[in-house]
Amino acid sequence: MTVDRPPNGKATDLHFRMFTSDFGRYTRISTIFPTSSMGSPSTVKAARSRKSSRRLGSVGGLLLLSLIVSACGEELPANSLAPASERARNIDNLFWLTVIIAAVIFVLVQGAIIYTAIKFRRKKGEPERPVKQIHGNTRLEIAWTVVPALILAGLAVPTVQTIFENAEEPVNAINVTVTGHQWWFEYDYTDLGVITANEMHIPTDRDIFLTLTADAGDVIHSFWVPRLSGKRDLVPGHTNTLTISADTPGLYLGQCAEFCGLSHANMRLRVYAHEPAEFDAWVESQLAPADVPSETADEADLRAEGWELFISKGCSACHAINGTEAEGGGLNPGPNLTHFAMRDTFAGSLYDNTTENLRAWLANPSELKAMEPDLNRGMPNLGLSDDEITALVAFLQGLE
Ligand code: HEC
Ligand SMILES: [Cu+2]
Repeated sequence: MTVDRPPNGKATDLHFRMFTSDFGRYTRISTIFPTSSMGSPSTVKAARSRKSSRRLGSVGGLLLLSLIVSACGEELPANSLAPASERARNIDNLFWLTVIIAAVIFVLVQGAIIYTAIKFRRKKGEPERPVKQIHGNTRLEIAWTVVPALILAGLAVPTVQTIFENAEEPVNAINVTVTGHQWWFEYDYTDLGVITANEMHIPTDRDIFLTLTADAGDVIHSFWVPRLSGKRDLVPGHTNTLTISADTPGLYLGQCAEFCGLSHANMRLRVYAHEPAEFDAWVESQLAPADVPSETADEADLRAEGWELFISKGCSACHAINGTEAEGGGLNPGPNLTHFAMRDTFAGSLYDNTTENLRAWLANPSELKAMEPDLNRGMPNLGLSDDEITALVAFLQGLE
């Protein structure tokens, strides 16, 4: 199935195309296993397949167990079982409450099954006798309808409570508007006047009130930093809100949690939590004017050459540098680069901000990160020479 691209050439249809092709794959897979394997259970073939599926089942169980155990172990930077904020803890508590209830039910049901299987099994030499049928037993049926309903109704109480508690608008919060782009996150600290990308800085013990959105013509993304809160979608032309915070300083990893096309897996993010004084210093450094070479700079200065290239090669059409003629925000806007050199990573937090990586990025961005610049998604290859790259890298690394 092919879908016509809308005249604006933007991304919404990509999602659909990927989805349908995936769907095609699933339907094909299902035709590989025709229902005939369920046909004659007495054949050797079926017995063998049952045995191997049992073996597969136990391997799967072991894998799952090792996954669970390894997930509980450490305070990994994106471990939702190691909450680092009040709201993340609310969610975690709810999770464990559910797990405990489910575990108790599991033990009771499995225990009853094992007990009856052993107690009522046919002993050796005992004659085969018809089993007493109990289906249609009204009392039993009412019991196993009402009990689960009560359990779910009971669980709904703390669930709804937590949803409302976590959604409460915080007082004295820092406001940040988060915009999802294919394939990076933009942060606009609306009260502080700071704009940055992928790496969010926050003070500890303070609520950060996020307004989440995406540009019209983009696709749905989802903001998720597991240790700091739940996930929330960034929907084109619509705003959602989410409050995050961090108890302790540190680096918290996150990533886009809604399939958003080609580089969805490369759309990562980082939250750096600082002591409040350190955060204030970060804000101050972000508000400082961009370190752009002056017009009177020495012609031989590499950085001045880089700045000139930044304008002449059209970088400034997509990338803003605050307080300069580079205004960005074009057809296919890229991250604000005002203090780019202060970022640890770039390109959706995929790469360390090193000379080598930057050179490779400028030489051919799509080689480092799958993008579709021809369809206005991602950064185009600008066909730069080695010398031009050297000058541009010097310029970018001067943006402290
Ligand atoms: C057509 C628009 C466009 C042009 C022109 C463009 N870029 Fe980009 N650039 C982007 C987009 C979009 C991204 C984000 C890619 C991603 O991470 O998915 C980006 C990312 C970057 C980044 C990484 C920023 C970060 O924090 O992740 C750097 C550095 C960069 N571009 C430098 C340049 C330079 C230097 C030029 C000129 C030679 C240039 N760009 C020209 C659109 C553009
Ligand atoms: Cu995304």
